[in-house]
Amino acid sequence: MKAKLLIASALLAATGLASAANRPAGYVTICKENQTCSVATATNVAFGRADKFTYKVITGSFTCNEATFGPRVSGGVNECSAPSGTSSSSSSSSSSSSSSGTGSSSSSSSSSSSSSSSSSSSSSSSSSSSSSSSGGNAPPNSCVAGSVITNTTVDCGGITVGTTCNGGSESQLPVFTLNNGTIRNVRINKNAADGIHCVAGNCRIENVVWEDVCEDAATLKDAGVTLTIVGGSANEANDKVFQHNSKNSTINIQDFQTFGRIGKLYRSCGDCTANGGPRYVNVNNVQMNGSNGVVAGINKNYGDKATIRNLRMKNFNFPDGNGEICLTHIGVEKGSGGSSEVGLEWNTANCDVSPSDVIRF
Ligand code: ADA
Ligand code: CA
Repeated sequence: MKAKLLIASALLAATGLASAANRPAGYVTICKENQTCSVATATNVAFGRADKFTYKVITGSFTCNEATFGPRVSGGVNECSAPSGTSSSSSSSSSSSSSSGTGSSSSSSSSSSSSSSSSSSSSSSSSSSSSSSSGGNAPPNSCVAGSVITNTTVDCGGITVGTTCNGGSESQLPVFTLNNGTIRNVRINKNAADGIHCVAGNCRIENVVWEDVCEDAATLKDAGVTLTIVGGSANEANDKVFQHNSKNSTINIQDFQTFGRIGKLYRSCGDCTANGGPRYVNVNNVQMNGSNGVVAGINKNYGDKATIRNLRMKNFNFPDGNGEICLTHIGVEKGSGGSSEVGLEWNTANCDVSPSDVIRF
């Protein structure tokens, strides 16, 4: 149900102008500029247009304007949007007693999963904090370049960060390190170094925008785990966006967009130390708006598998015009030369994708 809504809204966005959206992926517009709208529970609301947004965590009623969020994006009407499934309302005139006023605790809880309690009670101390659903519970200062995010979620609220970029140098540090952690709602500027590393445990990267990929955007380094990238976008990656180095592990790329020249959306490491597999990649509901190289580069000799669905690709021509969808290789150990290409595959054990999974626009 929720997934269907996400896909439907993404398709709507895709059939419109395709390039610039007035809400982030996975978000729905709840009101437009200068209208008053309301969210029932603490929600990371986006304000902006044309793929540029400012985020603010809000509870209750607010005006969709610069006074609430900071500078608007010029060139058209800005919009306020919330993650799809958020309970919200809007009205063009302000006033109205609006009930809902904080105090009441209201519960309403509609969205999230029971508990959440937020307002004290329970007092149980300890425990809590661990998962506590929705909104970024880590201290605000944990969203700084160089942070290691361990066993928690960091919601950056839409700020922009970066460190340095030394071209394709492989020795650059990550901007963020995830250790069984989640990062959400951050823009990484052109000083994007080696992006985000998932070094241990399952990791999530939600609604992260790479304004200009440096060496690569994110790397999975722990065996037997899953890295999920959901929402967000990457612009200009000479080489790779998502780099997969660990074995027996999975990268999910969903509800994601790319802009500009993309060398490879995903590559299972061609020449890592102790190289091997299998590695799994699932690409679902991704839109590639620019000039595209390879979508999934995988190693046939290590038993990798790419599963690709709902891929929208600008100017795609079967079998490989502006985008080679699933390209197999023979991977090697570090120090034994480079990997070699086998070829494009469709509907094979390694490449679970058929031409109808790729939509040209
Ligand atoms: C390239 C390089 C690998 C590894 C990888 C990465 O594929 O050949 O050895 O460094 O990049 O992790 O970015
Ligand atoms: Ca890298």
